[in-house]
Amino acid sequence: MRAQSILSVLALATAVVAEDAPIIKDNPIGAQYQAEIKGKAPWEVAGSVKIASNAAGKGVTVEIALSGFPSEGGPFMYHIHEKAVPSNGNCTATGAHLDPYKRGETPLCDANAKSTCQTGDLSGKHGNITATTFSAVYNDDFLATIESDPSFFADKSIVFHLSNKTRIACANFVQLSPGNGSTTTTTTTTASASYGTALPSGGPHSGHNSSSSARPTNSDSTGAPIPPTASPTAAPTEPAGSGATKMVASGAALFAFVAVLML
Ligand SMILES: *[C@@H]1O[C@H](CO)[C@@H](O)[C@H](O)[C@H]1NC(C)=O
Ligand SMILES: *[C@@H]1O[C@H](CO)[C@@H](O)[C@H](O)[C@H]1NC(C)=O
Ligand SMILES: *[C@@H]1O[C@H](CO)[C@@H](O)[C@H](O)[C@H]1NC(C)=O
Ligand SMILES: *[C@@H]1O[C@H](CO)[C@@H](O)[C@H](O)[C@H]1NC(C)=O
Ligand SMILES: CC(=O)N[C@H]1CO[C@H](CO)[C@@H](O)[C@@H]1O
Ligand SMILES: [Cu+2]
Repeated sequence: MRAQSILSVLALATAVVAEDAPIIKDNPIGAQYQAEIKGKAPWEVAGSVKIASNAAGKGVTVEIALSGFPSEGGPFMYHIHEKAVPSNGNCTATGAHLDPYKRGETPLCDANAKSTCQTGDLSGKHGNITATTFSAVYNDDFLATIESDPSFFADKSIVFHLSNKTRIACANFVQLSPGNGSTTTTTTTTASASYGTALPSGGPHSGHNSSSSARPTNSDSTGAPIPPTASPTAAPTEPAGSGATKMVASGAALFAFVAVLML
């Protein structure tokens, strides 16, 4: 009996403790996605973030070209967030960071141990933006272009923040190519969702359609856009709860360890 309950405590602790993110080794060659960032007053961040499967199939190559960051309020952070931007452009509705392995917000990402960072924490792993313009090309081993993988990013969004976590721009990804030799390159639609935080209170923008028009048509299985009202639990700035979950998990692990010593 006693041994059994100790075992179940151990099982619980193991189930909750964060895992390192695995290196993605089988991304289809040639898959390409792009998010077009178009600033809206008062934030004027503009440009593109292209994420393609790495030539060797190992993770992805990220190519960023942006301008218009404010001269104050940095350094700027950016992340893949867990939900798409809804058609009203509300960056807050994108929820928390892509974090399939549940490491949480704290401690801060250690860029020398990237597998231990939140999968979506691109600035944590690859550096903050510290100027009004930013260009970078780097590899990230942990993002997947395979829809069924927990680290799949392309049906989610990318969000840019001031250092105080205010969300100054966000955008969804559009598929440019599905990969593996396909030559069907869909054009980037101008309706691709991309917004600053300031939203006009008047009518819809001319020519703008629902975010469904911005989704790649051949990734319906996971690409459903999130309706504007579907995220009641999203935090206004950044998630803060996951760190606490981790501490509870560590506590349970410690308890289990002590219990084993007492046997
Ligand atoms: C934006 O999304 C957040 C989180 O879902 C919600 O609380 C807020 O009311 C939304 N704001 C607008 C203007 O829709
Ligand atoms: C990146 O910027 C954030 C927000 O200002 C800061 O907390 C963090 O320490 C910075 N990271 C690095 C590696 O400088
Ligand atoms: C963050 O900084 C911006 C620019 O300095 C400011 O407008 C905003 O009110 C700040 N937000 C918070 C939550 O401190
Ligand atoms: C918006 O999308 C709907 C459904 O995809 C389509 O029927 C309609 O023509 C589109 N409108 C515009 C202005 O593109
Ligand atoms: C999803 C898929 O078909 N992936 C394949 C893409 O091509 C590479 C290289 O030929 C294969 O290794 C993948 O399995
Ligand atoms: Cu973020």
